[in-house]
Amino acid sequence: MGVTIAMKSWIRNAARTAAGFIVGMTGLLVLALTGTGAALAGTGQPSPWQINLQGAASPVMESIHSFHTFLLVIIIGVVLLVLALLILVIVRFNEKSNPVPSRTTHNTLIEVLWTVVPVLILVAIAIPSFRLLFLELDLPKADLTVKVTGHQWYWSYEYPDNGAFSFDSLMVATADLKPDQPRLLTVDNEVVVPVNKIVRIQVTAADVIHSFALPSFGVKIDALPGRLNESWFQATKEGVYYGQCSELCGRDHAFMPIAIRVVSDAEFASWVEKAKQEFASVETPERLAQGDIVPAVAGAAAR
Ligand SMILES: [Cu+2]
Repeated sequence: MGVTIAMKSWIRNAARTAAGFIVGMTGLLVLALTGTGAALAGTGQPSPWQINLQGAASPVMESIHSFHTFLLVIIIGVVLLVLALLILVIVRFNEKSNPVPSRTTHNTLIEVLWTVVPVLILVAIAIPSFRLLFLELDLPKADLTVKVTGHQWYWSYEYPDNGAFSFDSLMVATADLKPDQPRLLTVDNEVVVPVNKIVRIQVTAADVIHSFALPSFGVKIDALPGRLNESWFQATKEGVYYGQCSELCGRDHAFMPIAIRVVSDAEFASWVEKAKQEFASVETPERLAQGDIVPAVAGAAAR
């Protein structure tokens, strides 16, 4: 008697858990499908419990978002069809309800269908996929160029058509962060670019392979020693956007973040003027530290 009651309550609990699971999964699916899932994802940086891609702040990332949603719809359709077929087989063709199985071996119509339909699905995926690849790889006419060099373990940036200054960008240690600065993403010198301008990035590395990745701009490109890779982005909203090195490059791979500040044209112009002075003045001690060039004055002072 007691056992029956315990079993009944166990079954009731199991049913409740299963129902909760189904409701939860359906909720997640609806969120992902309707795009409200993007609200749970930060733009420019990841957010706690993020379940979707980071928010888009460039035309390329917007296209990546719509391609992702399109694929999700197709995948859900395929999964539901396979699930329905499995349930049909389990219910209609088990030994009890179908004791004498048919000996059918071929059905031309079904065979043509299960060949042609997947081909059509793949073609339907290939067309927007190639369109997206061309958007990413076919560089439009650039308004400015930023050269990015990966080092173990920091990034350095150069503005060849804005005074050719360059600077290193190193992660800020957790203890030195200001209250609103994200941990492991904040850097001492941010890359600054103007809003709505097409920025060409030329990416290379000084030592090992790194990868320059900025999710909200839809950029991820390998930084290879001895090779110059190109990509582009057009930031559509002002703000700070973070990325990380995405190629295992050694001990401090996780500690070489990328921070790009998108500002108005006027703010960019005044930043360039400031940066030209600031980063020009650090060049001499930097080269001295490396010991490759010792200016005559410094040499005399040392003697
Ligand atoms: Cu790296």
